[in-house]
Amino acid sequence: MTSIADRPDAATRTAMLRDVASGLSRPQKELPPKYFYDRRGSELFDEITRLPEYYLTRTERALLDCWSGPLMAALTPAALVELGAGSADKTRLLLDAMVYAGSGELYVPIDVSAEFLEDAAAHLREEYPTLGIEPLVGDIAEPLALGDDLPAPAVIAFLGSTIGNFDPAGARRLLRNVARAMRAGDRFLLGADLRKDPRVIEAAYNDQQGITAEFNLNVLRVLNRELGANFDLDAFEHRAFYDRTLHRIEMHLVSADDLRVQIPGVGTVPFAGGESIRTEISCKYDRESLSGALESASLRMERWITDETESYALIVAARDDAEGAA
Ligand code: SAH
Ligand code: AVI
Repeated sequence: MTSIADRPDAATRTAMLRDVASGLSRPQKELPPKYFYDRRGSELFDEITRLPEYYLTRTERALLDCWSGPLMAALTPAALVELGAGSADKTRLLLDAMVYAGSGELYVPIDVSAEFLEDAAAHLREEYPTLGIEPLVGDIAEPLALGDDLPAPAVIAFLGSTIGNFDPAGARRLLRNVARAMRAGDRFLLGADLRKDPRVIEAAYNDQQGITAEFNLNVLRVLNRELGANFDLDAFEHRAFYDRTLHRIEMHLVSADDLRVQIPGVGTVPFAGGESIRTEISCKYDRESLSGALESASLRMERWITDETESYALIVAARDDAEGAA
């Protein structure tokens, strides 16, 4: 499993070298967004969640505030597994409700950001002494290794609209892996950002304080530190724009001038002035596109919960051969 840590192991470096070599040799240079998240990147993301322009986190939090209680009372899970848990801040609403429902035994946060995950788990162990807290460092794009002894029923949560950071094929693969890991009584809880006025979306990814720009540039810091690359961070500029046809934000790092970057193990990577690296996509959905994605992974949407302005959705899904409803 590849993890992002301030001290990478050999397997992590090898996987990173492979991803970087392949991503930067494409006509549109690309880097996988998971490489944003060393400790600093995870902290910057947490800052983003508190920005006035970044409506996603507070809208999802408000939905979880209303719905964690009723959902956990209906589902009575023994285990909560969370993909891309990060600081698990909003997750506390689900954990509180799971404990209140009297059914909760175990929380399994999964994340690629190894050190940040360990810190979050240490806090949670203090806050929830009656729950087992068993973090898993891993890449959620790979098949989920949850083990046969996962208490049943389990809820697998994927919050924050991180699903949007996968292209449609990648999202389908991830959802299929979730469906494969689910038993008949388990449920999938997904948080997803919905399509809306592109100006609102673009503002969320171009904040006034420049935190998103710092977060974006952090991927170059990670490559400099972990691979010994020599990206000059001042030579690249943050750009984020909404693609109205593909319904997604694209984040890029644009090179102002012609330049050549040395990456040991990869070689020399040339940039023309104005050329960019696409560092992230963030897809936005509607009910139809989400139920289609779930169906293509043998999952059935049971609940569709949105805020008043239909800005964000929480979805509960079951395996399509499961009985009952949330
Ligand atoms: N769920 C939290 C955090 C979202 S940020 C929230 O809703 O606020 C996205 C999180 O997913 C980060 O913690 C990042 O480290 C993690 N992540 C991103 N890509 C990942 C991957 N491929 N595998 C595992 N974790 C990943
Ligand atoms: C984690 N992910 C859902 C965030 C998003 O909105 O796509 C990451 C992010 N990128 C820029 N701002 C926040």
